[in-house]
Amino acid sequence: RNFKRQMECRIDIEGLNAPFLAIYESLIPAEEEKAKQKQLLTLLEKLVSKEWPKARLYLYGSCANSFDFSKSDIDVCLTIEEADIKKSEILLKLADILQSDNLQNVQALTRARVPIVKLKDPVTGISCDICINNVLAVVNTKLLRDYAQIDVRLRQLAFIVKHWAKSRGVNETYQGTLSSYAYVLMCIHFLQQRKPAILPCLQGMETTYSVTVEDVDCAFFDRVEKLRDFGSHNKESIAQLVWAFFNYWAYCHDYTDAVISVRTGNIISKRLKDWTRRIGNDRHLICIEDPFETSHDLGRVVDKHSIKVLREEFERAADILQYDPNPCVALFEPY
Ligand code: 3AT
Ligand code: MG
Repeated sequence: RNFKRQMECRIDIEGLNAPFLAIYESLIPAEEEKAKQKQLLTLLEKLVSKEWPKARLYLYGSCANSFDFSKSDIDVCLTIEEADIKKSEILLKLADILQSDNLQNVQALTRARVPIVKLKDPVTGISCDICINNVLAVVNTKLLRDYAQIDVRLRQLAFIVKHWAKSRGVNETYQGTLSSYAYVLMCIHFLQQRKPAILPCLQGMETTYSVTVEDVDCAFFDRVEKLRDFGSHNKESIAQLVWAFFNYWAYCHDYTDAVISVRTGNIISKRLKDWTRRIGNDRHLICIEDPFETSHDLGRVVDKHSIKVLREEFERAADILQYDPNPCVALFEPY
């Protein structure tokens, strides 16, 4: 496969900067949407604290990591220390409370992989999922948000990649393709690997933020305002980066032995992680290490059919960016 690897991109690649930036700008949520999300969170906090005064609510996922598109749902995590009550009982109680406050479509999904309560707020029109004590997700949300503040090209690249993945139907974990969280980690890792690097490795630097969650030590450098110039030696444009990203996943990534690791800022070997064979349902056909739960491969949802779909989509994107006369149309063509 590598023989198709493109060493140099099309000469008119810079012509794609304006359309890519226009797509990025059009997907950013408006200030008033963010204000409505806050408004809903405040309402939820009020309702929850009546029942559980010590409980707290945190936004997590894309609504809090700065990779959200306009009109996204919000993800909320309720932290609560009632050790003697089962999660499912808390969820049922929570659903009760929310129902009686006129929130719509309230549903407790107690048997889901991540048990949640779903609801829709008729005032703001926002839908919301609330999970319980999923603190690692709150911490990985902060890590992604902190990376996004270092160099704007991360947010731009991740928006284009997420938009491509959603358009092409490869952002569906239940169908064996990758989560948005996995795509953002792929973008961070890719920018850590550019020469010169566009992003540092925050977990490899002095610790300025540290929490222990479920026996996992989460420590990293979070004074990102000090890193605003980090990527300034690298002058690559967004068009060049999008091209190189797809070219990497289409023709350069070593699917047999490589694991991408944002935690180390490097590629590590599958052998080192004992991810060389299928164990249970984990096949490790594309390996993306979770930055904190390092035994988690975010590619574990990918199976022998969907790896083909994914790789063909990476190749399609790379080829369009190399040869198509109108790449912005073809790249995001609904599948
Ligand atoms: P969308 O904008 O909704 O597509 P998102 O950033 O909200 O993207 P997801 O819906 O994939 O991303 O996930 C919501 C958050 O849940 C993101 C991350 O903080 C956490 N998360 C998702 N998948 C995992 C995982 N496998 N391991 C740990 N945390 C995860
Ligand atoms: Mg989400």
